[in-house]
Order: sequence, then C-alpha cells, then structure tokens
Amino acid sequence: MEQTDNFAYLLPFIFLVFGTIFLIADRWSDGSARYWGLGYVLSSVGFAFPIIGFALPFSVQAVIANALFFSAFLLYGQALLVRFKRPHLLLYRLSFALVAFVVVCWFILGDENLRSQLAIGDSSLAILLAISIAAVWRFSRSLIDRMLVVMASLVVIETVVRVTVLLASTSADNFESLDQFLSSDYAFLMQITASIVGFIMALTVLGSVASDIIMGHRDAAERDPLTGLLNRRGFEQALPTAKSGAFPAGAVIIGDIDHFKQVNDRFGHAAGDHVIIGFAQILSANLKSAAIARFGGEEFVAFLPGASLAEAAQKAEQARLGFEAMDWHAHGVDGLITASFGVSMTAPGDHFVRDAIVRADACLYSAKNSGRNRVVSEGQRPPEGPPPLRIVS
Ligand code: GH3
Ligand code: MG
Ligand code: MG
Repeated sequence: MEQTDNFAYLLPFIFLVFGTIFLIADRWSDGSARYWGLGYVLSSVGFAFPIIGFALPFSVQAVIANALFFSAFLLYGQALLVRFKRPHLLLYRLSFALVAFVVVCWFILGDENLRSQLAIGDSSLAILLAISIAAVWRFSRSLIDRMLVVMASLVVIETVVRVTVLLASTSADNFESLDQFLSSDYAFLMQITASIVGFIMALTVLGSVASDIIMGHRDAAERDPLTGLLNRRGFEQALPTAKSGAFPAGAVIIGDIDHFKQVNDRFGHAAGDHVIIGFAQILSANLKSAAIARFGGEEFVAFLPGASLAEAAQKAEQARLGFEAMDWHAHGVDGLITASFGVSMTAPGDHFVRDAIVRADACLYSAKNSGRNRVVSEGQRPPEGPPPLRIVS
C-alpha cells in the first residue's frame, strides 16, 4: 500500500513539471506546446485529485477527475492536429467527449457502477486520441513526427489493453471482484505501465517541441523577414550543391525593381515595403519550383534546377508582366511599377551557381541600360522593347 501512496504523489508531480515546461516553451513554439502543456497540467490535477479532493464524496471526486482527463485528452488531440497542421475536428471531438462524459457520469452518479465507469471512461479517452492520430499519421515526415505518432498510438493501445484486462478479470455482477482486482499487484503493475507510457510520451513531446523551436530558429536565420523568402544564406543552403557537392544544372533569374528609389521618395518607405512584398509574391507565384532569395533591397535571385534558358526566360517574362499589371492604390501608390530581369544558365566551366549569377547580373545590367522593364537572357542582345515606363513623369 505504501508504494501506491508514494506513486500517487510522484505521477502528478512529473506531469505537472512536463506541463509547465511545455507552457513555457510555447513562447517559442508554433502553438502545439500550449495544448500539450495544458493537457499535461490537467492530467496532473486529475491524477492528484484523490489527494486534493479527499474531503469530497467519492462520486464528486470521480466526476471532476473524469472531466479533467476528458479535457486533457481533447487537448492532446488538439496538440497533434495543430502540430501536423490538420483540421482541428473540434466539433466532432467535443461532441464525442461530451456524450462519453455524460455516460460516464451516469455510471458514477446513477448506476454507481465503477467497473463500467472505468471501462467506458478509459476507452473514450483512447478513442479521443485515436481520432487525432487517424487524422495526422499520414502526414508524419520527420523521425520525431513518427515517434510522436507511434507514442500516441502506444498510449491508445495501452489503454485498450488495460480496459480489456479489467473487463476480463472482473465480473459485472460481483462488486467484490472489482475491489480485489483494483487492489491487486497486477492492477498496480498496469498503473506503473500506464505511467511509464505517459512519461515516454512526455519525453517524445518534449523532443518534438524542442525540434520545432530549433527548426524555427534555423528557418528564421535563413529567411528574409519582410518577404518570407530565403535570404542569401538560406539560398546557398537550399542549392543542391550544399547537400550533394555535385554541381547543379539549371537557370538563374535576377529580378530588380525599376526606379525603386523613386517609389520610396514619392510614396514613403512603408509603401516601398509593400511593393517589395508584392514583387516577392509575383516571383513566388511564377517560379514555383525555384529557390528564390532576396539578395538586397529590391533585388531577387532565383535558381531553377533543371530549367533551360528559354524556359527560365519565359517565366521571367510572365513575372515581369504580372508585376507590371499590379495595382498599388491600396498602398497609396498611384502609377505603374516595373522590374527588369537577367537570365543565365549554369555552364560546365562554372565553379558554383555564383558564376551563373554573375552572368545573370550582367544581363540585368544590360536590361536596365536598354530601357528597363524587360527580360534579357544570356547571349541575347537586349531587345528593342517598349519605351521605359516610369512612375515619376
Ligand atoms: P534601378 O532601376 O536602376 O534599379 O534603380 P533603383 O532606384 O531601383 O535602384 P537603387 O539600387 O538605386 O535603389 C534601391 C533602393 O531600395 C535604395 C534603398 O533605399 C531602397 N531599399 C533597400 N531596402 C529597402 C527596404 O527594405 N524597404 C524599402 N522601402 N526600401 C529599400
Ligand atoms: Mg532597382
Ligand atoms: Mg537594386
């Protein structure tokens, strides 16, 4: 009996520590840590309830503890769905939890049937978690994702086994058999197993929260905060050479907004920022499979792996037309804003994509000098294009 008492304090304490860590980590996480944290804190209070609420009648204790565990499992499911960016299924999960909770309450207060209450309560919690696992398992990509799904599944399996053993070892019309079972070493062993599974689950969640935070920081270091596109460092990381060491074949496009300084001067820096964001959006929309980076103020570089010069030039032309057609009135800019592009190919003599970028830059220079608002490809004479379009007359 003594070991059970020590255990009764240890489990809520461990869950509380994990819950607190997750709630603190939420400041730097994508939102799932908050739900894990709240879930673990509620479970901790649920486990501690026989101690906290000892003065209350047993039935009231049971109702409150069940309410806490149902809420905790709703939150665990929510954490999984948030982390895997799946629909939250809140209405379904909430309705199921409410119906199951009412049934459990009926067995506590009306029927006073502890056996049914335990079996229905625990299996409903398993179903609640299983709904979320079913919605996310196909979307697990990384090792930590898979571990999270496996551990959550283990919690479900462990609960199902526990309920099955409870039902098999006790009899519906013999209350003493339940008492004997609950105070048996076997039941205690099962409680230990459940706690160990819960503990390993918490460690896995900790791993997933930590990995999310690290990945988030790494992502932030490689992205331009204004446009969300890569920065120079992220661009170099994203190139195939960074991983395989092999020289990648493909095309490079450099795009630069025309007379951008005048946009800033006439309409203000904030309006200028919106124009840069708009240019980044046009590039993303037109260069889907490319690695696109903001290299400087209003200059963007894209690498299109495997693309030919003609394909890249065509995409650059689409982006040019798309940008020219944009309406900036919502940002207080009246007038046309255009961009110029230089396009090049990687060549066998190149040492790095940087060499192709230098050639694309020369093409961009040529596009600017020949009137702007045009695409110039490597080896091509600047076309006799339309007269330069200016926002400032
Ligand atoms: P060109 O047609 O030859 O490209 O002329 P330009 O005026 O576009 O080129 P220039 O390089 O002279 O000007 C770029 C300007 O971009 C200068 C700088 O103040 C502005 N700039 C750089 N970064 C930002 C930014 O983050 N936001 C805003 N609003 N402006 C920026
Ligand atoms: Mg410019
Ligand atoms: Mg520039």
